[in-house]
Amino acid sequence: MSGRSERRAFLSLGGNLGDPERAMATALRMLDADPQARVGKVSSLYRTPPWGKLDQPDFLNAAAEIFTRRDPHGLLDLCLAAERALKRVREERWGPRIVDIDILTYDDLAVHEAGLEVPHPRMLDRAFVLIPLAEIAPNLIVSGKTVAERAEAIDASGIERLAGGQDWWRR
Ligand code: A4P
Ligand code: MG
Repeated sequence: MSGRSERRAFLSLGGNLGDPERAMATALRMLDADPQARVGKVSSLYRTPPWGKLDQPDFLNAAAEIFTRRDPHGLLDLCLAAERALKRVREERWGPRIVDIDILTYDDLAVHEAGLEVPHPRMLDRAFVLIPLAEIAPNLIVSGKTVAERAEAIDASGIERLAGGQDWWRR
């Protein structure tokens, strides 16, 4: 393994087809099993109304902290491999999916490329991202404000935190 130091990233996970809780749990365990990544804090599960395209089932969403020696592209490859392994079918944009994993932040790095944008360009508009993220990283600063401030200011109507705590993905 190279001597790269460990960096901290945050991910958003979501899904609304099949058994999204199981798919997200499997994805997190796959990331944790990678020799260059480990899962830190994981938020509770949230049931969230669909955003973007409204005529689809509610989603389950969660946020996770990842410590990794992979660079941002390497982390994206790992996330995409997990999605592929879970047989996500890519069809319509913002449409239903078994599991979707987005990189929200990677340390305080900014990446603007065709295949990778960090911080995730739409994260600040999305309550289904900010509410779970605020549970595990309220003091994280994104574009000059804390996640807690962002989460407080966003319309979170319809979002429900599920009982079951933060260990749901280990079960
Ligand atoms: N890509 C670029 N930057 C990133 C990044 N920071 N993290 C590229 C991950 N991927 C990134 O991803 C397409 C490609 O984007 C990836 O292969 C990677 O190369 P995608 O997830 O298929 O993109 P998308 O779905 O078209 O767009 P976007 O904005 O990622 O949408 P989301 O967030 O995936 O939206 N409502 C609720 N309540 N909860 C949800 O989870 N999700 C969606 C899907 C819509 N509505 C939702 C939810
Ligand atoms: Mg996405």
